[in-house]
Amino acid sequence: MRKVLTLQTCREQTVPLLQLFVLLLVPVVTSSSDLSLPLDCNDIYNQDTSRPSGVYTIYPIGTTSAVQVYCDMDSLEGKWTVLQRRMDGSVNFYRPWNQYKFGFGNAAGEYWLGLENVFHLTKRKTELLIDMEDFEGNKSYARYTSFSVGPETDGYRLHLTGFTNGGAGDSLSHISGQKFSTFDKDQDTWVNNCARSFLAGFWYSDCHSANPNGVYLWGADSTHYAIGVEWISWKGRAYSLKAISMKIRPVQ
Ligand SMILES: [Ca+2]
Repeated sequence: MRKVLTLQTCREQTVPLLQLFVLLLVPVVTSSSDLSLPLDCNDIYNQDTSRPSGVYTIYPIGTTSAVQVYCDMDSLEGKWTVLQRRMDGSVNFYRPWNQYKFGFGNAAGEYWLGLENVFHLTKRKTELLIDMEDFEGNKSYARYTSFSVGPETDGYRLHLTGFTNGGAGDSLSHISGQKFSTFDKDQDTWVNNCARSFLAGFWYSDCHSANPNGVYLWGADSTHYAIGVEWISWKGRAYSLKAISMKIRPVQ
């Protein structure tokens, strides 16, 4: 009788042990599925190639870094992660360092993805596309085959090469090698503060030929000097663009 009881006891213990084993397995299975979280819009596309342009959640720095972005699945074969977008003047881009570091705005409209996210996303070889549009309905772009942003400890320094002209001309190559500047963190090469003078945050030198984060001035306006949303090699210094967006994609 005692022997039978012992056997039953053993069998009863077997079940909890199995459950414990399964419980231990669950976190392992869960964490391995995290590996499939999309890093960028290229991953979003590869998970389902029928996905249209729109707002998606990506994880540029791992599982706890969920951020909403606009994915451009149309321009030049798509798969672009938009890191900056202006389209209607609804968001104020005159913001301090921490805002440019972590990002601001609305992924369905105007926003800045954040330098820390862009630093992580461009550790792989990455290309850059800048689409723009004026208030007369004309469109153009500039494309760069290599784009990366360094770590904050090096001022989020810009590295840019390989210009391809899509009608907009090259207003950016000359600032390759510059650190990022905001009104409260002057890392430009000018004796004064470019961010304060031209009312944005950007990779200013002394100071700019493009000011994508400038003041939304609604087209031609010579009243103000160089503070608008400008791309000099396309529309000159007295024209603030209707739309501009900077987007990145890993090079295959
Ligand atoms: Ca300065």
